[in-house]
Amino acid sequence: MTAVDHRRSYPALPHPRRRLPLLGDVLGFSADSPSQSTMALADLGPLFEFRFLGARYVVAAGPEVVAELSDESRFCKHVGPDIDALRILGGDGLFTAYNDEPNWQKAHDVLMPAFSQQAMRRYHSIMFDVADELTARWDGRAARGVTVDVSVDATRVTLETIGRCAAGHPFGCFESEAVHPFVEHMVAGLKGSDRVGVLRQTFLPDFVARRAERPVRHHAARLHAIADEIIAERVRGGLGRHDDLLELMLTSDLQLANIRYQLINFLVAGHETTSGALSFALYYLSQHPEVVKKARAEIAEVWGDEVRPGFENIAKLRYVRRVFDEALRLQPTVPGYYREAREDTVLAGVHPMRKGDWVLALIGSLHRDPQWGPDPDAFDPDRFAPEKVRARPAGLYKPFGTGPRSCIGRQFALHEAVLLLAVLIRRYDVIADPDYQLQITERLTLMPKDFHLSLSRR
Ligand code: MNH
Repeated sequence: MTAVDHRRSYPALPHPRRRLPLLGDVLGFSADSPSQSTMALADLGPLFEFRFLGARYVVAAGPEVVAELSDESRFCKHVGPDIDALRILGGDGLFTAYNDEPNWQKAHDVLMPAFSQQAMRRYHSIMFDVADELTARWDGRAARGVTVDVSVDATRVTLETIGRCAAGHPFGCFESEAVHPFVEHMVAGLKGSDRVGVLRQTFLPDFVARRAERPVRHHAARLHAIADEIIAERVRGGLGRHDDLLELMLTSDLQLANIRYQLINFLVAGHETTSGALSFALYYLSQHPEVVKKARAEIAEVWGDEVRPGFENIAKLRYVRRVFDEALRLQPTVPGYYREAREDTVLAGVHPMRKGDWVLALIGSLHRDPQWGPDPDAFDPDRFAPEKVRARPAGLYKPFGTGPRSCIGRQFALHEAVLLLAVLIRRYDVIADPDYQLQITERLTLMPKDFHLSLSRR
């Protein structure tokens, strides 16, 4: 039954036990880690709700409900409160655009060729160039016996890669010890958008959210200035000499204001999530020497002594890919996405929704559902062996979202991550501090916190 039955009444959804009058489910909810707070509620069931200062959030955490939400005939992407606030940075760029904004389809069509196989072949050598800069840095650290801050360096490598691949722009991430201003303003902007998104939904007076917007606008202005300078640099150098995403946009009929927003969208979405995922993969590798050993054997077999294996030699690293897939299962760096009803409908037979009502699909919980097997919290890349994948119900794994608004950069991220992991596994033994307990910071996406590795060259 998916039509609303007006003769019956629907049961209340499960909610956290200690609900306070008026304030709602504020106990145990941390504004700094909304995703982890929400994940902690997942034992309420496959579909639950929580309330926060007058706002109501309905959350889908079970495979059947998430599968229902993937039905494009009934549901579509929703630009949720945090993503809507992110429009201060990203405007009507691809990730932050509303479904019916004309620039979404227009830009999607213009940009698809930037993710073709042919384009990926061009990125391949840039990815290796940047990997060399990372290993030069890490070799120095290894020689001096100094640890590396994994998330910080993963961010260096992924920002540098997307800057050069998408816009021919070297950020110079390896030339300075300081965090690049782009990263600084992005992180502050992402964290701020998250807060603004939460505040706008509450019953607090409007000025509270508006005041929280101020710093976000400040950081957005800095990001816009960086993007505008990259665009100006390209125009000064003359169009027609490059073959990349920026060139595709500048030679299309997209307006300049939108091109700036697209560039910000790509520079942010194109590195932040991959950086987190790469960091988590390195974390799990540091905890699982047996996995490192297997990966190394594969890399030796596929790459041999080649210093710079060709494009085809990345996808052949099936086991390294499984390591990355499994890291993204346990730590989906985009921990959820929103889905909205196209028409009045009933979700899971119990939750009536009006057209436009939305639900959060909580991927972090989906990825640890009991259907994954006996110990869903354990790291085991063999879960992604083909026979295991076939034996499992489809739809348990959604790290890149769903439908026409799912991730356009998926192949880019996978190529880059597998390439980097292989380079690093081949070159270093990675040793984590045995006392380190995985901690996660949230800035819309997830990232390990204060995770350091000791390296030794092999
Ligand atoms: Mn990516 C959309 C996850 C890497 C550019 N990305 C999405 C969505 C998820 C996602 C989930 C859908 C969000 C939603 O439904 O609201 N993306 C990831 C992950 C990684 C990733 C987990 C890395 C790992 N993404 C990348 C890379 C790029 C990129 C790399 C660019 C080079 N992603 C995008 C863009 C969108 C998107 C652009 C929006 C697409 C659209 O709406 O048309």
